[in-house]
Amino acid sequence: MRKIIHVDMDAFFASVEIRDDPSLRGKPVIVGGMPNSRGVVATCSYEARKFGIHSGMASSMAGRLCPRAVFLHPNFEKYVAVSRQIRQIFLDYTGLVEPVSIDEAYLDVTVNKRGIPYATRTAREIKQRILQTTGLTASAGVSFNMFLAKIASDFQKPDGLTVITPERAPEILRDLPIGKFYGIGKVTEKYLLERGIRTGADLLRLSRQELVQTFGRTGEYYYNAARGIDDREVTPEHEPKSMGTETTFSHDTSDMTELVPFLRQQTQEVAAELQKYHYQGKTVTVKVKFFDFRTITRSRTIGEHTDDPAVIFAVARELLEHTDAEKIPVRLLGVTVSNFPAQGKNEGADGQLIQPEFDFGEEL
Ligand code: DCP
Ligand code: CA
Repeated sequence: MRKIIHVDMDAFFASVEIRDDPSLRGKPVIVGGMPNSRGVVATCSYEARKFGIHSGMASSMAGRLCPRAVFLHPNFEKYVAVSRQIRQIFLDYTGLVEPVSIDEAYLDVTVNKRGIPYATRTAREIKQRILQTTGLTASAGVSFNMFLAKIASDFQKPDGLTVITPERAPEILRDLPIGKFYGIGKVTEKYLLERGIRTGADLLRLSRQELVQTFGRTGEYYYNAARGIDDREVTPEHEPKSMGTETTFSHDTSDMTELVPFLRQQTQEVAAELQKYHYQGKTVTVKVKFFDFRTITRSRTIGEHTDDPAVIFAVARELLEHTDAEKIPVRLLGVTVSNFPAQGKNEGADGQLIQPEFDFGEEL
């Protein structure tokens, strides 16, 4: 059985604004367009939601529903920065992270880097670390597939943690509004509601054949969703295969007292980027373009993965010294680190795959 966590930040844009201006705490806060503009609400605090305000609503309407609400313009750079922070936290637990939006991601922690046997404990730890690092709360859902993990994260917002075990899944699905089922969009929801299909219990009554006849292959998904079946796998974002930098000089040079310090600077930049995105590589490549545009690359693979600037520089320097750079004027110099560990595998620091002891009991 898989262990999937869905993490979703609470009232994301609004919570960031409130964090940065505590005088807003407890107030109806709306982030998005101003009420006298044609803009819309991006999101709002839970206090504002009590007035019926929600994402996508015209700001003018929100202003009428709650005249004392505080309206703020969004600060996207701040939200992206937080998004990166939480992603780093997720990657401390598993390489199998699938971001769905700026504030939401699925994690497959069946096998996890920390060897934590229970996904519930992992989720609790992640929530705590998000709070410590960003000052913001997240809600998490834990279950045995992506669909149910998402349903679970929605259950006790804000700051919630909900587990849906296989035993509990049927009762939760029975009462679930039809629009919340995986794959059912607005159009299908309306279609089903018009035919009196309002909840999971109603959906359960439709045969596979009926669903496939009406919806084609998607009907198969609905049939499965009603039964809590979802085989989608958590798919990590496309990962880079290398990180590097290159620079064209303002003048061609063969002077090693110029080239070597430059190379050192470049390796420091590359190492910083590797560290920032938590990559370590085994292969260092130096690229040299000479004054006549002839380009060569020289690579060396070392014994272990590294993001250490001193190690990368030592290798890069040796590679450079084995070229004609000292004799033929160099126009461009570049350094790349590649050969990262296999992605999506939850390796520990020593490269061993961590498989925690499992308890296939009730607790996830
Ligand atoms: N967002 C937006 N426009 C929308 C929906 C969302 O700009 N129509 C932005 C603002 C939200 C962020 O995306 O803060 C995340 O969207 P969510 O749907 O997860 O909503 P919130 O995080 O704001 O609230 P919740 O606590 O319900 O998750
Ligand atoms: Ca959210």
